[in-house]
Amino acid sequence: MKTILITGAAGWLGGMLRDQLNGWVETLRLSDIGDLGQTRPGEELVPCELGDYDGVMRLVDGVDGIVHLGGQSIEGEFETIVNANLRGCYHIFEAARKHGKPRILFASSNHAIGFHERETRLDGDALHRPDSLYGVSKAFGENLARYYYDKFGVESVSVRIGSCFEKPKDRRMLATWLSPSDFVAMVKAVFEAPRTGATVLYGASANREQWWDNGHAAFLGWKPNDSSEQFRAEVEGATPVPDPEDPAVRYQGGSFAAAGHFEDREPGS
Ligand code: NAI
Ligand code: 15L
Repeated sequence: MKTILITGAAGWLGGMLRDQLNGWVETLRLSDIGDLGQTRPGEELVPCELGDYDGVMRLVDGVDGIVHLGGQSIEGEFETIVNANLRGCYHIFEAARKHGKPRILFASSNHAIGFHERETRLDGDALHRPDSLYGVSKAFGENLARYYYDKFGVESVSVRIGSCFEKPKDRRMLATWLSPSDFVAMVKAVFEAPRTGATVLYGASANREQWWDNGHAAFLGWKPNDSSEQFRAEVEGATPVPDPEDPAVRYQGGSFAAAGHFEDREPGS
């Protein structure tokens, strides 16, 4: 592959992939509405608002693969989510269909299934149970991925990312943590696989607590190497023992499941 497009390249995961994937393909085409900084060797910078149909069509023209990270990455106002995550995701899949059908890694989220309880082990057939408007938008993106493969043959992997940060920030993330290095290996596996169809993949490292089963996606050959266990003492030492009846503990989506409906918030909050 010559050119991979990364949307959301000014964000946390996009910036990390920008550093880690440089040299893996000939060109990284990097896009965002945020500041992308200076162009480095092996890069093209193409600022683009995901809600702009024509802009996204131009953005995708000529790429061999897409890592679609761009969008609202936490709960937020419905209109913001509609523009960035619903319209934006539709534009990406539609542009792929019109420009040679590059494979897409779609950054979905555990919040598409966040209202499943922690005791439930989920596989690729788990029902969507979004815990937020944000989670609903990720379920929409996964369904777009399914539709564009079934109808047009656009291949994709929708990754239900757990919590991909340098290290787990709380007790829940001891289960949901995905190390940056495991995520980089996953991205490479997704684009190196001979076929992907439209696959849902859970994004968690080899942590002690396992909520998700990737058996259905074993053909991708991705296996996590890291574990949150190295951070357990530090995390548990810094946070109180949680109440097991707290919805943030009961449900996989944690605080997203426990929070009120975003559109009911007090003005200004
Ligand atoms: P982030 O918020 O740091 O990055 C998102 C980027 O998207 C930002 O740079 C933002 O400017 C850009 N963006 C937002 N609206 C846009 C629009 N309308 N047009 C163009 N660009 C727009 O988020 P992060 O953590 O890097 O996550 C990347 C993706 O992975 C997101 O889609 C997020 O939902 C998903 N994800 C991340 C997880 C994590 O643990 N970091 C967990 C689950 C999912
Ligand atoms: C997500 O979907 C968010 O993008 C990220 O910021 C974290 O909140 C993560 O889920 C999580 O559940 O820890």
